[in-house]
Amino acid sequence: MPADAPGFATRAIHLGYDPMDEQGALTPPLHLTSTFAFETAEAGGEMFAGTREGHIYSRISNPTTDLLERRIAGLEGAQAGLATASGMGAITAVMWTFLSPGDEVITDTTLYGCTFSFLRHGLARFGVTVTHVDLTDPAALAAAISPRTRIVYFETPANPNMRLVDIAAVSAIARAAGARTVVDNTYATPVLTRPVELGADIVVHSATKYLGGHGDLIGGLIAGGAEDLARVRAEGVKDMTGAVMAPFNAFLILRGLKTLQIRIERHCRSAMAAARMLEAHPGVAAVHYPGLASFAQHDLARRQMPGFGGMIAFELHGGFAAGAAMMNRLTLIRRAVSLGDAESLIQHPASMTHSTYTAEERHAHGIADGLVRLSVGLEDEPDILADLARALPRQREAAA
Ligand code: 4LM
Repeated sequence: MPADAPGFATRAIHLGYDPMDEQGALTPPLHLTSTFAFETAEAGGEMFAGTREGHIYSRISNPTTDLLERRIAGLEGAQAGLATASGMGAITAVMWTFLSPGDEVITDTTLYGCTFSFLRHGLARFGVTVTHVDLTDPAALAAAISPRTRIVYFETPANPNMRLVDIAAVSAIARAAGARTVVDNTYATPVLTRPVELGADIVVHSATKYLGGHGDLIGGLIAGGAEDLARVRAEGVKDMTGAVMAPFNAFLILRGLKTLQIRIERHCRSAMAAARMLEAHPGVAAVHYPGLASFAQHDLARRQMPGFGGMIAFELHGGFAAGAAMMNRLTLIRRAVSLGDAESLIQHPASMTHSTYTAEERHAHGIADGLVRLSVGLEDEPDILADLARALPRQREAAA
């Protein structure tokens, strides 16, 4: 790899691996082993004591996973990386590591359904206060934050309604108050946003999505400072959750990362075209896509994201009944949760990914009942647009 500042795609393909270290194998080997032999009893003891480098047991580290961890750190502009069994494994491991009873987490109003559920129904049972603040307004955070606030947590864009948070502004307020900023970067990926470079402390990912990119695995990744991540590895992952990534999944995500940038470029291009088409359609009541001039935070999107991503949320006139009828008419776009795959996917947050919120909570947290979420895939753009056009109602449908 060239020594002087290789670009993003070059790092995604080469960072941390020299085939000559592995008998010329172009593809990094898959180390399917649970444990590692020690040269001597003393060497093993020294590894446990942390005075000697080396792998001990794959719940702590594994060479295949280690390469993925170095790669995500390099792509996020962070000192260190850590792989977990799932996105939820990444989020829970970070929270368990840094929180104690009496602490507070401040989070945005909109979150992925299981994250919301974990914070509201899980963490709250252990004496941690979870406060929802409109983080699209940094002044609201400045007013709400207190010495008890240990973590400020958000997604940008948020799942499912695409709200954006100004990472630099929010991180500066959190840092001044002594809190860590943790950003779920699943939607944007490091191709479009690198929160650590903007001042955040920790990034979490559902690697199940764009990073893996092929809908064939569940995985999570964390990136951040070396000291913080050493703690998350030893406490949150090794001892508290055990939510470690299987080496085979690390192997597949390394393969996915090689094409991440080129895939994201294609997702962005096709999503922009789909968003424009939806916005112009008489049957569509609202489109939420950061690339549209009509998007409430379009200026922030242009400042913070070099591209606007592959996710679109929209609402039809006629609410969810019209949305469901439209979803059922699609023949190419699959009715499925998850996102970031080669296949275009469509789902209904209120009854699916965000059904962990009560109806009242969804209303209070800005998740409309009629909202439909589209993950624009890598199929030919005209085919995606044609499938949508065929399925959309021919004219404005009356509200049910
Ligand atoms: C979905 N999402 O939305 P694992 N963070 C974000 C997510 O969207 C997800 C996770 C974390 C969906 C799954 C069914 C922003 C998941 C959790 O599923 O644990 O890898 O990630 O469709």
